Amino acid sequence: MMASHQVTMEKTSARKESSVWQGVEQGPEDPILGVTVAFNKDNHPDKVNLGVGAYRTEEGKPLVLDVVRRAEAAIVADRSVNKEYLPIIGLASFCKLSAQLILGADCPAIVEKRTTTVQCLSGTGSLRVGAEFIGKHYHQTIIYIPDPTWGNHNKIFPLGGVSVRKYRYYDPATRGLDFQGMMEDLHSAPSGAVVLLHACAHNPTGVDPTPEQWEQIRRLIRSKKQLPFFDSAYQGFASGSLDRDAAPVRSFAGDGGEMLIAQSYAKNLGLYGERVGALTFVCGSPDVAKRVESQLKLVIRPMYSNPPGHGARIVEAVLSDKQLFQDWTVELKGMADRIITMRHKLFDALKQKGTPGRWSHIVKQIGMFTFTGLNKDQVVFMTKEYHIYMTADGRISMAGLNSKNVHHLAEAIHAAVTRRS
Ligand code: PLA
Repeated sequence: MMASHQVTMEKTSARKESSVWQGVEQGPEDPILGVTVAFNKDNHPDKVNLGVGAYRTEEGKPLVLDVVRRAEAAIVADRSVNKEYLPIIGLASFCKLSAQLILGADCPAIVEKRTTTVQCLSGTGSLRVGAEFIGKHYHQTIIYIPDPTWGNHNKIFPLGGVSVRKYRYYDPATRGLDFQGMMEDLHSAPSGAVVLLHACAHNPTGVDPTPEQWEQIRRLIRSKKQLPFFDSAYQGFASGSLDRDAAPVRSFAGDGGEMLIAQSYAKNLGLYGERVGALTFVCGSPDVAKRVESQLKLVIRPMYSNPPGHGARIVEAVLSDKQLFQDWTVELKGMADRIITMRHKLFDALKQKGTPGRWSHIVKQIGMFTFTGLNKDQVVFMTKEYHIYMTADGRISMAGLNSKNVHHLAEAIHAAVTRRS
């Protein structure tokens, strides 16, 4: 008995002390998704999660869109739908509809068959596949990303063999666009460089160029023969209109030049966890598009083989059915409008309290986020004292606000600004 007990002890301690992974260091939490981890550990009844950009209803609950429920019910009822592997590039009809959604069905590049679209694992996966393709097949392996940008851009591109450089984008003094800085930096970026552009609702700043500024950006990028790579994660979320939010992408596609677009259905269809998105290449000729597609398959096959079916079938159903599509636009506008209402409620609450500082950017900024201008110390204070969770850069997800918690947030901001400046 004693002997076997001893053996067990030895085994246990051996397991504790020696591991081939002994040298593995504890990694840091993700700056965005880690906020949710911390939020989940907090038991305070008034806690608020304004970290990740995930839509919440006025009741503070996640939302499954009605059109998604209807599409899913139809898919489940359809006995001809099976669980076979999809092709490497995903569901063909989904790909076609996705390109039409972002580029417009009458886009010359689509009509001339100069595009190729592959279904990917949401926006992130689309960017990742695009990065690897650029690393393998494009002569310039430098991408210029806005400063600041969605943090994951910095990590995705180097993994594809593409090094990241920054262009000026945000001016903290005006809490608006540093247009001159952006133009100067793109002007001095090398010819052929890839330029990452947020299609709309820039994350984290909520600051987009005006249509006139977009036009100047387009001309500059084309004159420098740079390659635009659009990240479209919020189509419909900025203005409430799918077409209006796609205008910058469409103007680039309309000039006949080449480009890439990564699309996500996480936010606009609320399909966060289904991981459904698309990567589109607009090419110079149908022949090139075909060869690009053949190489995209070689990138995807050893990475994850082929994409999941369910989410793509939902998108396919919504985009191909007139009624579902129409109802989607109404639901989408509802989400965008609720966020805009929250912008006004927060702004009014701060004004009423006489909170020091200028807060008009809360109503001016666009899309899911407000880049508040609160510093790290103030963010830590708000989390500790008010159980409000947000990213350390002072970004708040407006979609997490509702009539009940907006005053709590205003109180927290007021306290942070008056006590921690
Ligand atoms: N691109 C941008 C600009 C994003 O903001 C996000 C998501 C993605 C791509 C990727 O989204 P997807 O892979 O889920 O389609 N940004 C979130 C979530 C909403 C995140 O960080 O993953 C954010 O809170 O910033």
